[in-house]
Amino acid sequence: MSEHIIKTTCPYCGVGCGVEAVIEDAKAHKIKIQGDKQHPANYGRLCSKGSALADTVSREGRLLYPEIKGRRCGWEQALTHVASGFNDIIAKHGRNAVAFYVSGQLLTEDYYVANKLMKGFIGSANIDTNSRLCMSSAVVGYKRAFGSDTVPGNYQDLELADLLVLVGSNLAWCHPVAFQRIRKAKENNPKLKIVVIDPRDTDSCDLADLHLPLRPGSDVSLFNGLLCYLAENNKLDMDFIEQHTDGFSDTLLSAQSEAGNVRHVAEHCDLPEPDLRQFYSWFAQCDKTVSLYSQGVNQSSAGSDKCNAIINCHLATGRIGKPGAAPFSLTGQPNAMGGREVGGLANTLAAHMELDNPEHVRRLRRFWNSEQVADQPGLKAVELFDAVASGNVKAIWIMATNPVVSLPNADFVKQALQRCDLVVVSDCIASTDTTAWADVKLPAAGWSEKDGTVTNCERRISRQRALFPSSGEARPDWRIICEVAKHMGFDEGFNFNSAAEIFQEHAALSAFENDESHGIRDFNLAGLCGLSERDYARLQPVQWPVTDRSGHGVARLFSDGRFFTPNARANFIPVNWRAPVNAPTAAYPFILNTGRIRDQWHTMTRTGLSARLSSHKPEPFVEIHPKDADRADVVDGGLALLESRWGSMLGRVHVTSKQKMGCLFAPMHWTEQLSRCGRVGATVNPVVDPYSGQPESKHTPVRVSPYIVRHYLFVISRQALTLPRFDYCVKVRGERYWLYHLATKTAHDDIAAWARTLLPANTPGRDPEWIEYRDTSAGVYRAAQLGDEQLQSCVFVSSHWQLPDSGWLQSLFSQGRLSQAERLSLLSAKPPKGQADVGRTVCACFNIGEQTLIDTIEKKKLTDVDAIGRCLGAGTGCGSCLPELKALLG
Ligand SMILES: Nc1nc2c(c(=O)[nH]1)N[C@H]1C(S)=C(S)[C@@H](COP(=O)(O)OP(=O)(O)OC[C@H]3O[C@@H](n4cnc5c(=O)[nH]c(N)nc54)[C@H](O)[C@@H]3O)O[C@H]1N2
Ligand SMILES: Nc1nc2c(c(=O)[nH]1)N[C@H]1C(S)=C(S)[C@@H](COP(=O)(O)OP(=O)(O)OC[C@H]3O[C@@H](n4cnc5c(=O)[nH]c(N)nc54)[C@H](O)[C@@H]3O)O[C@H]1N2
Ligand code: SF4
Ligand SMILES: [Mo]
Repeated sequence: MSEHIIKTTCPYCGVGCGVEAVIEDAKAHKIKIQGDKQHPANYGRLCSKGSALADTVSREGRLLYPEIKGRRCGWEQALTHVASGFNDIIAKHGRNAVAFYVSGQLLTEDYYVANKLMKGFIGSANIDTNSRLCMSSAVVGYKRAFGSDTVPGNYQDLELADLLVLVGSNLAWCHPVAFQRIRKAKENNPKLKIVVIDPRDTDSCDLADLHLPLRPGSDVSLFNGLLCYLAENNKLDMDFIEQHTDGFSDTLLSAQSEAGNVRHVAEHCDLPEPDLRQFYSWFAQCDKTVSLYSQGVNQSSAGSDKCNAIINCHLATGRIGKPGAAPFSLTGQPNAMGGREVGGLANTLAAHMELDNPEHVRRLRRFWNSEQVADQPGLKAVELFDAVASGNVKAIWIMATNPVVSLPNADFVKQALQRCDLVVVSDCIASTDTTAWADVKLPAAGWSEKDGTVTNCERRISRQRALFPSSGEARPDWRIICEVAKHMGFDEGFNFNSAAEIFQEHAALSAFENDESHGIRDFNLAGLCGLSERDYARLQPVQWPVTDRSGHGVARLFSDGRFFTPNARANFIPVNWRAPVNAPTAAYPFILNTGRIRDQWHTMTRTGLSARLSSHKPEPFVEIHPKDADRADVVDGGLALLESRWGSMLGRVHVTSKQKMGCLFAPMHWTEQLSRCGRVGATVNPVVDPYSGQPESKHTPVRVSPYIVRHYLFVISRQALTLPRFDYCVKVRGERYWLYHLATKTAHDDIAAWARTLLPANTPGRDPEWIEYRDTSAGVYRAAQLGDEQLQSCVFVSSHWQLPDSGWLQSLFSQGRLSQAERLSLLSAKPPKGQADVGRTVCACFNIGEQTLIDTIEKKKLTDVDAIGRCLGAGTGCGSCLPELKALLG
């Protein structure tokens, strides 16, 4: 059978890697994934998540049919229900009583019609998106400075630069392929300096020449200090400032009034003065500087100001629009950029037009042929859910996002949805923390089933292509939205038959009256107007704007020093440091920082299906500095309770001096589907930036205490189990098994009898056998069920949190019959003498464990990561584990 290869794009991060999918068995959704060597975002590379895409396209857990109130129904009934529900509420309470909450994971075509329906035909701007939690501060920063939401640079600039400044970005884990590109660039150009500005010592520091672990939230001071330093040392580009910018002197004065001298700034940012000076002098010397910034900047009550503080330093040195020089905001989601292009935020219009510009509103009225186009901003995400809770918004349609997990004060979001008259959720997964509150569930086609376009960090538009037909009765989002629109009575604007037709309209709008006489808008796809279905099917990755008919895009904007402000000059924005809104107190003495881990994507609805991706960090955790751990009486490997004024979570304690004192870190990923109390969003303060409305997810005052229980246990089973309620419970996907980490405060006197009830009542397989061990006075019980001479399940209970490592036991589930020696070793959880224990997974691409690495390094006397790669393959796939490999080499 000849191989059938389809080129598409990875559905995860904003790097936007090109993927080649080889269809092995379309019926069984079996594919092989490889990087697309021709795609300019990755040239063939993929990270652990991209390479594991084949593990996540199964039909497991999919939402396959529409449901109303938990009961399956037909599409017609569901569409009528949603449309009449929305129409009734609009008729009774007005158009602002309804809202959409959408996502940077929709494709541009889905996003375009969602925005068109709400802003163009319902006539309200109550459509906001999870990009509010992600990119909205960056948007404000760019618009204030350039008059448009334009990312000036591109990935090639990372290779051309002499200085890369990572501000609040853990690129190594969050944009891994871009990070690998930088690793290569540094090998080729040893002069390239890398500075990481992040309170935590992350894996991104692996490449850093300098790490500045600044006081959380002090970035504005740091960059104001830099601006003053550049001025004092005559490192300003006065020609550029005079010819192409406005507002410089006010901005410098304002920075000077705050920053004082370098010593002062160093103290304020809690940094060693020589380190800060080193950074300032490198910045002063290197003309080719790219500042890459992400959520450590955006997710702050001063997020917009942080962005402008960075951009100010680039404008002051003329480092913009030139090869190797740019203030580069990294987008998180695969299509956060596309969302910005179609006006997915509640305070913008489509095609980079503005709600507060009457000419833009009139233009849209003409283009869409609708009198209803909204001219007032809608509610931003956090306000939107407040309005749902207060009853001002009575119907909400949530698409491709999981707000019960990802919004701050997430328990409040649950209450809001519970009170809402009509909650519609479109998702490809049946059971999520948000679908749990849906009145209507609409099954969306997932990645591998949808067609459309996405735009990555560097403005590059790429095609996502379907590999299979939709599962069950699922439909692509754009189709669902158009059907609802038509059922609401808006026939005219939604008669699209394909994603290509929507793209045509989107491109036409971007080019509509976009010329000197009407004013030029940055976002313009004139060169892609009128693409036929065939052209669209073959569309090659291209960077907007695409203005000429040759279809070539633009690699870099602002090369001519002209910006999209009325006078074509860029704006300096005077910004002053403000403290994060909620300061630590005696009752809540620590600052909680939240973010991402290497192998999971957001709320784990897809990456959580992959055993490979679930092994690096299998449990929710709290990272804490050793001195703070002593102070809080928590121990490495124990459980901790994290509490804020808003809510609480439980996690495993990781004690590490990579964490700054006074600061804790917890991952954002765990949900109620895979854990009990692992949802960090419940603790996060719902405080937002005054300009962007972006939540301050990196700074919540919390307290932490040991979580002491009566019984700690783990259970591993070939089949998924229905367990009774535990105080702590985490479910981990393994290769042919499920692993449960559990803990309970309820005392069980007969531990053996209780623990046995947790395993399957009937041991699967032939010749069922039980092996047991108990030490009642120590509270220890261990049991294994064997069937077909294989391990079927096991349970390990202790009154102490320190249970044996389960790594070797887990490995037995992908193995056939157990040997006599293995059976004898089972309840010690240690492999028989001479047999290796692989240990916890370090390299997810090749599934190589820590113990294998330690043993091989020792036995073969390996001294560098290349040697490890040659021996075991580890580190040669996505490269994300290289920092850990280096740490193991000592
Ligand atoms: N593996 C993985 N990759 C992803 C995602 C994922 O879920 N998993 N999600 C994608 C998405 S949507 C996004 S938005 C991106 C996010 O990508 P990143 O922004 O790189 O990731 P985060 O972990 O959210 O936060 C980045 C860093 O900000 C630091 N930080 C906290 N407070 C401050 C501060 O006050 N100042 C500074 N300078 N730094 C601070 C944190 O310590 C953290 O290391 O990742 C994308 N890529
Ligand atoms: N504490 C804390 N909270 C955060 C952050 C943080 O750093 N800390 N980061 C914030 C950021 S930057 C982001 S981007 C958000 C992300 O947070 P969310 O958007 O809530 O997270 P996802 O898990 O990506 O949710 C996507 C949902 O869409 C579904 N889905 C996938 N593909 C499709 C599709 O094609 N169609 C439809 N209809 N559904 C689909 C998935 O199954 C999943 O349920 O979290 C934010 N929340
Ligand atoms: S870096 Fe990884 S997650 Fe991001 S697009 Fe590429 S393969 Fe996907
Ligand atoms: Mo994001």
